[in-house]
Amino acid sequence: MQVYLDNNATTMCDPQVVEAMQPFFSELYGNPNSLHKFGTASHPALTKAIDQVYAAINANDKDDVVFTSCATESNNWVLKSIWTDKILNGDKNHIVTTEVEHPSILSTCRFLEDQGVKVTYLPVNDQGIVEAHTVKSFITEKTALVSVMWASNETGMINPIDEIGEICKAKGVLFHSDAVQAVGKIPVDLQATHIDFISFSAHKFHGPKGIGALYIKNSQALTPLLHGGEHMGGRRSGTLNVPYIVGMGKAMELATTNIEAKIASIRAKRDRLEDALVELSDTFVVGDRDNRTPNTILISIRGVEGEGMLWDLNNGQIGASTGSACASADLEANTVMLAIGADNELAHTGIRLSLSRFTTDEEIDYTIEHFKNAVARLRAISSSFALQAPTVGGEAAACEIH
Ligand code: C6P
Repeated sequence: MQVYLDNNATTMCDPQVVEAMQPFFSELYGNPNSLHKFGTASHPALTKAIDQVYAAINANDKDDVVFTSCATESNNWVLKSIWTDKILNGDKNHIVTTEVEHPSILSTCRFLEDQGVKVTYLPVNDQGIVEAHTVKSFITEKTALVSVMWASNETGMINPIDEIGEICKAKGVLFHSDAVQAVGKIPVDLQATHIDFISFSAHKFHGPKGIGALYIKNSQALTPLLHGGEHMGGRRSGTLNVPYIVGMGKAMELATTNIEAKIASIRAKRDRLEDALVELSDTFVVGDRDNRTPNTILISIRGVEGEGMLWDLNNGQIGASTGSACASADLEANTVMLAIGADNELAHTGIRLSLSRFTTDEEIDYTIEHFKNAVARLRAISSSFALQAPTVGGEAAACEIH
């Protein structure tokens, strides 16, 4: 058996999505900006895909979503454009974000700091979430933008986006959320939340890699990241990637149709896995699972190095991660775990398990068995674990990482 439990890194492209994309590679391949019939032939499919995307996030204005190549591009675009539009060409100089954002936000913020922008990196609480009152207390009259991720890629913890949106609205500050781990996993209703921009990416919800989007409320002006032709109204130049836009629309529709039933099914499997794993002594799961995306577990196993555990899981044909895929090449401690107060040793033991709607009960059974055996094997050869007697049977309580 093979078990893929790294769905926060990327997901399998749903075969129905691949089928929807297929005609737009070699049959209906015209440039949609061309006026001849080869170009216009894809227009109905593009219109349908755009409708599917808008419906999935309840965006109302037909010009509010701009397709990009990925969420990294969307995040770069919004931050760099706020810099040019509100800081270089305005009277603001400050961006508020959090310590636990994805590198596409953190590295861009560091770049902007090098250009003289003041950036505040907010701490998170022991649940791994940023509290709304913390956001409020750091906004000043110089703040141009607040950027807080909707849900964490590492812990799955969901931030109080509605409350933060209300604070930003009251203070007259623009609000962006990296919603990569929320769209397609939990309901995202842009009419119910005050938010100016969200970034998302199709490959996180069984769409293709290489296509993302930036939602821009009321199509407000934002200097383009890519200048060029008049594609997407001149807001993001480059020939439209028709097959991928079609695939993104289909994937969004599939992910969000009956989303509550999908959530219940994934959550039941995730909870069963989690309940079985925390029976092991000295294990800790980050964050209250009722406030987590339904597919995610970040579990620490004292005495078991994350990389060793991954190796053993991989030998058992189970794909997991120690955290964000883009940080997996380094052997550093998990920065999100450090941010929530884990000690250095524990922060080296985090394993992220992320399910999808394709995860089966048989895969969960197999994972439980292999995982428990792996922990026993690795603890038997762990010198640090041997030096300390196991203490408590791990409970998935609020971040008991001390
Ligand atoms: N996180 C993970 O293993 P792209 O690759 O540009 O489509 O998405 C980037 C991105 C942005 N924000 C969040 C919250 C994300 O989780 C990701 C992708 C993967 O956690 C790969 S590093």
